[in-house]
Amino acid sequence: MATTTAAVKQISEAQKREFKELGFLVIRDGIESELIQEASDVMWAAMPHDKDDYEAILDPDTPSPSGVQDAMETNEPIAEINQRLHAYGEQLVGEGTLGAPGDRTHLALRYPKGVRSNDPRAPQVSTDLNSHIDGWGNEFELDEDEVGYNTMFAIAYLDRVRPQGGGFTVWPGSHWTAGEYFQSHSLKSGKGGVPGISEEGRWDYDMRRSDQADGFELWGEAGTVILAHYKIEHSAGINLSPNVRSAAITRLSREDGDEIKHEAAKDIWKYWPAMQDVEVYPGFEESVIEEQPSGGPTYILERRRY
Ligand SMILES: O=C(O)CCC(=O)C(=O)O
Repeated sequence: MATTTAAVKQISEAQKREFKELGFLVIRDGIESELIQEASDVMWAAMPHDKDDYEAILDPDTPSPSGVQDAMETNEPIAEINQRLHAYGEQLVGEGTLGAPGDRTHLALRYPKGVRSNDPRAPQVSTDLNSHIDGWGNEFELDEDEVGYNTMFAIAYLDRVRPQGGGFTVWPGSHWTAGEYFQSHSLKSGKGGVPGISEEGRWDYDMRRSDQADGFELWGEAGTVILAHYKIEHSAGINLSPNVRSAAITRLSREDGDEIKHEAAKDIWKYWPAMQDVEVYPGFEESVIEEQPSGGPTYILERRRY
């Protein structure tokens, strides 16, 4: 594993800026094809059906593949992939900040439902998705020790994910909104997710913020790497393809997560030393929260239009 740093690409200043603004970054060919192929082969050898057996993929009697990782002959390729993802993550968060990722991943397999994209019943819009922020009690209360923390998602596609193929789907910029929200709301109480923002620029608890904007599905070849801030609203995408969407979703984390999780939610870059000097375009970082004479916060939409 000594080759890891050399095996990853250098993330440019422009990419860092993009990541800060949007909350995610896609790196095409982020991991070399031999390693990805090896991981894919090991995974498919442990699956209950062949990769191109569409009948079996749709068969409700096909056993759930939840045990695939346990059934894999070796974790070595996943461990190698994790090292690459860790090296990418530390370019964004800071050298020496993230704990070692180990040799496991969240092997996220998203099955198609057998609906084609030309079928009028096919789900097409992001409101059909189950978007959320991880580690937080959407619509329910959490105890302190149940509040989760990770620093970022680092994802590798193990097979090609075509458009509408169930790709990791993000709400660009939603990490900023989450940060604003958590300045006055607890991580312990989800209250149905981050609410929408009304015309007047206030939280509107009758809507969800993710219903006010379209999710953005990230598709790509095997070996595509996606890095995303952990406070980004996200979901698995709509899979209208004939393939199982296979992704290794690794959560990278600072080791002091338990101590910093509340502060990290309010101030989304505070524990990202490598992001401190990354400049987003003028005005982007301006606070959108203004105190009302009544003492309540107002969220000024105008500043968000760009
Ligand atoms: O599989 C995906 O693309 C999304 C997974 C997800 O939402 C999660 O792990 O929290």
